[in-house]
This record gives sequence, structure tokens and C-alpha cells, in this order.
Amino acid sequence: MTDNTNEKLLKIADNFPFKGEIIEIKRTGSGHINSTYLVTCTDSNVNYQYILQLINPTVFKKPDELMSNVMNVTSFLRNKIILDGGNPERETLTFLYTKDSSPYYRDEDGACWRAYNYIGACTTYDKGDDPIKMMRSAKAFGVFQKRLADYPIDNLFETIPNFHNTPARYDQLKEAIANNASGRLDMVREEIEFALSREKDASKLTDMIKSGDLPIRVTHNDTKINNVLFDLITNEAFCVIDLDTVMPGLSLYDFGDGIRSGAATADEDEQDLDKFNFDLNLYYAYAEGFLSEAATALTQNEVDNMAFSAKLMTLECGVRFLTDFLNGDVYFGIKYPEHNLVRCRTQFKLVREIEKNMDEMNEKTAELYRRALLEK
Ligand code: ADP
Ligand code: GN1
Ligand code: MG
Repeated sequence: MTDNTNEKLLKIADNFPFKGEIIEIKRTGSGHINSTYLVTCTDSNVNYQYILQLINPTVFKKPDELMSNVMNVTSFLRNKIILDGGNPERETLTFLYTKDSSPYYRDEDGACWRAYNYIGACTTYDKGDDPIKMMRSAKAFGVFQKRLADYPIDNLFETIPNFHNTPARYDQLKEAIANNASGRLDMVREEIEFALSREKDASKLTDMIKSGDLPIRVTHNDTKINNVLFDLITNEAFCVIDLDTVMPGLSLYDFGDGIRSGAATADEDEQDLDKFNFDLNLYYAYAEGFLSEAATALTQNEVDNMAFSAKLMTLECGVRFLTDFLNGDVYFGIKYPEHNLVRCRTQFKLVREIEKNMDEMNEKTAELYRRALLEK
């Protein structure tokens, strides 16, 4: 958000118990939803850093429920990490109450802000780049899911209803086409045709949920590679962040979105589609990492649909970008007017390439699964 002046940010930051005096507040990260700032403070020549985040009001209508999920999940994870002999300050988020003990601060415009300890000596990546990175990211999300396997699922609020309900995403696209709020309909005829030609695939997983053929688990639901922190020294993926969409879901949503966001040769918003391709080796690395943590917990139906979920999550995301483009960019943060269309095009190209590789992906996934079980 551009209208958050430094003066305004300082006033907001003053509501949190940051140590010492604030010396800098600057935008950080490349998330599409919240506005994220890195706050640096100094106290007796020691620097302390925090994340200050504006919760996107269009996306998250109920900040109390959102923060209840985040607080409960992080404190549950904290205990698990301690039991595993890990470092809870580094392996999960530590959020800060405001000075008057609220989980977020509501500013004079009604916008809600929250703060976390900044986790230092780390970096995030916007694409998978190499098999090791992919494998580590998948393992981190696998460990995350494992640690939450006995989380009391009924305690979770659905922060974004129907988040990965692909048929509902198609309904939203059709509504956007009918409304044409942005007047851009003529620019996207080809993309609409592409999306509609794949609509028959949209309900495969939701149908399997209805028939009891896939188990509902506590899942992250936004396993984009830049939602995991990598250690600057060891380059291990050590902390899963962006917990806003931790909700009941399918393990396949987490697997599929990891592929969508990591297994391409260029960024999600690459304008030159010739540079944006699916990399089968990155798929294999992610599948191997995921299965190394999850194989024993997964059902055969889950394993059999891993490759399909990569296609479905990519298709769904492309449909969401297209919908937002038609709606006039009301949901995802954009840097230029055609940003959402560019993102939609990369996703649809990835879908096409995944489709071409589907048989090989299925075969290799089955082999990796057998191997992962043998290694347990
Ligand atoms: P969004 O919902 O917009 O994606 P995120 O919560 O993912 O927001 O944060 C955006 C980026 O900010 C992350 O990709 C990461 O680079 C950085 N970030 C967020 N929280 C932390 C943290 N506690 N420590 C270090 N970096 C963080
Ligand atoms: C958003 O918040 P961020 O940038 O990690 C979105 C995901 C999309 C992703 C596409 C809450 O993720 O669902 O897959 O953009 N998050 C939300 O890049 O809608
Ligand atoms: Mg994020």
C-alpha cells in the first residue's frame, strides 16, 4: 500500500512492544496479499528486527478468527518443535501482542496490523531454481503437516471459505465474465477458452472429498516456495510462514501448489513465455522431498492424485488471476495493469506442459512412493 507513509507506520509501530528505538521501517517480501514491513530498532547499540504486517482487509474479513488460528497454530507448533529438540524461535513464527494485549492493532482507518519477530539470517525464493531447494521446501511443508497431524481441526476457522474449491473458483470466473467490471473481456478471450476447456477437471478432488475418498487434514493451503524461509548459511528450509490459510484441506492442495509455484524455470510473472517452462526434475525433487516426510501417512488415493493435483492447483491459480484481472485487480497485489494477466498466462502454460508430462509424472511418483516406504 503506497499511502502508508513513514509517519503513519511509526505511529502504528508504536502500538507494539518493540525493543528500543525504531531506526527504519521498509517494505519487504514479495507476497501478493498482505503489506509486509521490516522494522529495525536499536537498544544500547544492539539491533532488533520485527515484521509489521497490514492484514489485507479485502481478503480477510474476520481478523479475530484469522489471528485466533495463527496464535493457536503457532503455539501448538512451538510445543511440537520443543519436543522434536528444535528451536521454536526459528522454526515457527512468534507473534507479538500489542501494548494493550490485543493480537492486532486497528488503525484509525479500520485497518488491522500485526507484528512478528523477524527471523534473521534467512532468505526466501520466488521459484524453485534447483532440485535441492525444491526437495528442502517440500520437506519443510511435509514436516509442517506432520506436526499438525493431531491438531484439533475443529478449532480452526475457515479464514477464506472455499479457498481450494476449484468448481467455486470457476463460478467466480463466470461471474467475472458476466460482470466484466474492468471492461477487459475482449483482451482475454483465449484465456477464457483455455480455462473453460479444462472445466471438467475442476471437480475431481472435491468429488472425492464428497465420496469420502480423500481425507481432510490440517493443511497450509498456500505452499508457495516463498512461504518457507531458507537459512542463509546452510540453505536448509527451516520455517514455514504465512499461516493465514492454515485450514482443513487436502494434502494434495499443499503438494500441488508447491509444484505450481516452484517447478517452473522462471518467476510466476515472467512476461516472456519462452522462458517459462515446466521442469520435470523439479517435480521429481519436490515429490521425493514430500514423500520422504508424508509417505507413511498418505492414502493410496492421495498418492495416485499427486501429479493431477499439480495440474489442478496450477489451473485453479490461473483461473483466480484471470478472474481478478476481469474484476479490475481487487484481490492480488499488482505492480502494473496487466500483471494478473501475465500471471494467468504463465499458469496456463504450466498446465499445458504438466498435461504433456502427466504419464511420466504418475509413473515416477509411484516409484518414489514405493522407494519412500522402503526407506521407512
Ligand atoms: P503474504 O501473505 O503477502 O504472502 P507473507 O506473510 O508471506 O505475506 O510475508 C511476505 C514475505 O515477508 C515472505 O515471503 C518473507 O520473505 C517475509 N517474511 C514474513 N514474515 C517473516 C518473518 N517472521 N521473518 C522473516 N521474513 C518474513
Ligand atoms: C497468494 O500470499 P501469497 O503471496 O503467499 C495467494 C495464494 C496464491 C498465490 C499466487 C491468501 O499467496 O493462494 O496461490 O498468491 N494467497 C491467498 O502467487 O490468496
Ligand atoms: Mg506469502
